[in-house]
Amino acid sequence: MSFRPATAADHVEDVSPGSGALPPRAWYPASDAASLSLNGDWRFRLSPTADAEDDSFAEPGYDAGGWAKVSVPGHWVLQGHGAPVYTNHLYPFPVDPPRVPTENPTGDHLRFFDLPDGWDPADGGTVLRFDGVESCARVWLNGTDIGEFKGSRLPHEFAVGHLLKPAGNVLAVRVHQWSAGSYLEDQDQWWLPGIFRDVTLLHRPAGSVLDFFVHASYDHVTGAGTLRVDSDVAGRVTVPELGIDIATGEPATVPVEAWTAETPRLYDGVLATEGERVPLRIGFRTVELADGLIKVNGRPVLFKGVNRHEWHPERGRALDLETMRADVLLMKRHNINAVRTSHYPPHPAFLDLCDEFGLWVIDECDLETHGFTEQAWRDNPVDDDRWTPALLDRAARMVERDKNHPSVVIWSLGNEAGTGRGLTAMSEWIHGRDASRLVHYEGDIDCRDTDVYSRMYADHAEVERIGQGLDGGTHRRRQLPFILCEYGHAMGNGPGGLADYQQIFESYDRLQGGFIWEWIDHGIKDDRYEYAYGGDFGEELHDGNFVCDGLVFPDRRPSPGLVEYKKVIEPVRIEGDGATVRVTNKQDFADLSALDFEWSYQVGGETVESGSLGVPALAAGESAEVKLPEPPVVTGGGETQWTVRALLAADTGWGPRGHVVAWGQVPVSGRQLPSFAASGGPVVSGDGLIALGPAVFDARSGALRSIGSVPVTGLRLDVWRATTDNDDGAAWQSDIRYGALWRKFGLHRMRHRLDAVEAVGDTLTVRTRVAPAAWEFGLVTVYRWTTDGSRLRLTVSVTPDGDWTVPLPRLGVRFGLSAADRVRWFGGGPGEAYPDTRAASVLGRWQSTVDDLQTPYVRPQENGARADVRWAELGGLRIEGDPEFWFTARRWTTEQLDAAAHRTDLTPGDTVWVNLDHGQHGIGSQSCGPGVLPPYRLLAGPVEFSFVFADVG
Ligand code: IPT
Repeated sequence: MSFRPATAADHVEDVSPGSGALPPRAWYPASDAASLSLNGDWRFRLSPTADAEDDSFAEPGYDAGGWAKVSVPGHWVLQGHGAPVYTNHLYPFPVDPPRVPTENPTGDHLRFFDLPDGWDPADGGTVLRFDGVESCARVWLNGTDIGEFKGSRLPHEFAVGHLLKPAGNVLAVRVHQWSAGSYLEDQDQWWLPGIFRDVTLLHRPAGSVLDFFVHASYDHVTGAGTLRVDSDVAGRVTVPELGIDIATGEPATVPVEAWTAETPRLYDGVLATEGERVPLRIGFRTVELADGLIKVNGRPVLFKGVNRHEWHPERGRALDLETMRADVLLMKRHNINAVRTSHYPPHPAFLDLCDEFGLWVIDECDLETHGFTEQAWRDNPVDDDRWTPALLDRAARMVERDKNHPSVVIWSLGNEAGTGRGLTAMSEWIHGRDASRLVHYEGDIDCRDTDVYSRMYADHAEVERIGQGLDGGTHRRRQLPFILCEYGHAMGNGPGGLADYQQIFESYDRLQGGFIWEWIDHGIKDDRYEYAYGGDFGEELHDGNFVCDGLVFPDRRPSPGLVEYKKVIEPVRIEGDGATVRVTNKQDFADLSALDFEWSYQVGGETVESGSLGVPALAAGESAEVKLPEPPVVTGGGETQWTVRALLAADTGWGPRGHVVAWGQVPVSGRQLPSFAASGGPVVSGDGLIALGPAVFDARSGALRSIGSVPVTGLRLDVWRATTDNDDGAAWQSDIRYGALWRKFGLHRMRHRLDAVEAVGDTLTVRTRVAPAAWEFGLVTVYRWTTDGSRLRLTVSVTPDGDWTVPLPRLGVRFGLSAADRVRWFGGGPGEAYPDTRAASVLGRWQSTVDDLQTPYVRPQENGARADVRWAELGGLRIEGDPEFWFTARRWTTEQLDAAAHRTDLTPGDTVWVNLDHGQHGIGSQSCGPGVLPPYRLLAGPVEFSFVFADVG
């Protein structure tokens, strides 16, 4: 006898996209036709399998009084039913397409509603629209099965007018977490089932709009725009501002201002059919592949982009309009000009915001089959004709929904899906449907189906070779422009090396920029951990904090990586030599008329004078030498510099007047170190102590005890840092992963052997050898202490001994202070910086609390260093460095930081631990990408550096 469970849910494992839905069409927010949002509280029941319950719940009269409630849009696993699962590319179920596990969490949803007054279901029709349901749904209205669908981040509409009643309607939706569709949705993100986008009932009066396609091109030679709106239902198109009043299908050519991401000029229009008036927001622009370049309105564009997943720390991918708007405003304020909607079409309202505020968009289809890589891509759905209808359905749902957005300039077939005939079919269909945009897909290395050569995480040297056209490849590929659809992996501290990439992008026409991976950390707000990541919900398979790799923290606070990126991609470059500054407009379209310029003059980091600077409204690409004023007369010497800033001249939709867009600093006179003349010398007293000026040392160990009234503990050489995600690197990276090597070589457990304490002449000398157990290499370290009577000077000499094959994480001294809170310094700030993440570090006077010096990486790791510090004051000590140093202070040790998995593991102790580093190893991007470039590696070599300490308490 054979037994197979009842197959009420056969569609779940069917490769087809579904049945019953209407053909896809353009999405628009609101027209004069009535609509009813069905968002809100829904009744909810969770079952462990797809067929645990029959479908009687969909019948009118079913008593769901005992059911739970969930909010729609939402994910049930974030509302106390089940738990989220994070995997990067592994399928969290056996790979046996299109079969899914028997354990298939299934959420039955019920919504009861009445029609608003005046809505006559008999007049025309009514459409029920789902904007996003993960991953498979069957829908009943008033007991009638109206169809089922897959394609989680795509809209599905059903004609329901014939089933509606004026009152007492019952909408029933059964959602399965796993379906055949899950095989196509293996993006690197949390698996989050649920009705996570809006559900809307749309009245479709007789003669209302069906689908329409706004074609609005721009001729950069004549300055004319041509508008033609093709519409399934004939009507008229009016654009009052342009005097346009034409029939659908008819073109009109008039002078216009073009739409670009820098100048997002939109014209309001209306498409009026007999039964409906649909508002249009029209942007005229022409995208083309010309001279081997992506051109918009005749000019090549440089993408300064970011990959954006939809994320909210409490609501997952159920984003409200305010959150979407926050993303767009943050991007604009950080000079970002492009978004790749990795790896699925976003909520459609996001694209309206991109149109309005100006962002170039690569709109990506909801497709990724990455897990098949584990089986050498065997049985990959994109190379199996049975799946092609599902792939074409996804392509069509994206293109039809989003085709009227001027911001969308490139369609992307999906991400990490290998190669196959299904992708070719998608590309052919898209090219046929919309010849006005380009097609992207990174996995197509030969560019058979695509118009852009695209790669992810290629290192700097390779990108440079591609820029030079020396990368080979197919003949077709050699003719195409290049973008890095992912680079600069923003996981934890970093990414490093962005300025180096930007310099390469700007050196070769073929390189049209890139998109940082990624916008936001997908941390889930959690009482236990502050933010949870993979593994925190007991997942069987997971990829840990690889899901936290964004430029903004889960709460959207900008990380130092975003601040760095903002500086690296600034639209104006300001450089100089002292008497003049060279101002370059690095935009592709706009002139500088939207910006004011301002100079300021700093002495010792403190601004002494400032004023406005006249800069011509340079056209895109132009530059000019602008004379600076006579420097203010200052007495007393000291280090001086100019700072020139470019600010918004007026309020804009995304930033207020005075918002700093770009800046540059020009040194004038260099640093003069205060003189230090050693006087007196160490005095050994009978009680086992050595006095030296203001300081007291332990006579046997040579350990510093205090400076004046300030007790100091544990001062010694330090080479260890709590490894960053980039230090640790991803397992598949080919570069050396230093995090693991450092641990193997014991740099986190260095031993300090005391060789001598010598109190001779004016110097107290402490000789040591610092080395790890088991290894022969070490650092011969000598501390030399002198005083000028009131201050204390420490000179540290380090001489590597033996065969050092790895760079050092850091090199400096660390010590503990018993009380410190406020910190003041003259150096780089306000935020953290490392050798290859220091473009945004502004030289000046800064202050902070110790707590605010910490950067809240979701998984704790090295953070918070300030670069180029001349002097710092904290805990009653003033520390002057020769040369400048990297400054870090925290309320826990490096060892505690290193051991912490979440921020909640860090509890402040009584001691503030201070690191004064002569060197830091760079950061790189090896959590997914290249390691630290050679100039930023901290190689062991003989060095000497010193600090002068004074009790200023
Ligand atoms: C690449 C993916 O496209 C992206 O979704 C994300 O997983 C990123 O890596 C890492 O965070 S794929 C990888 C093989 C480089």
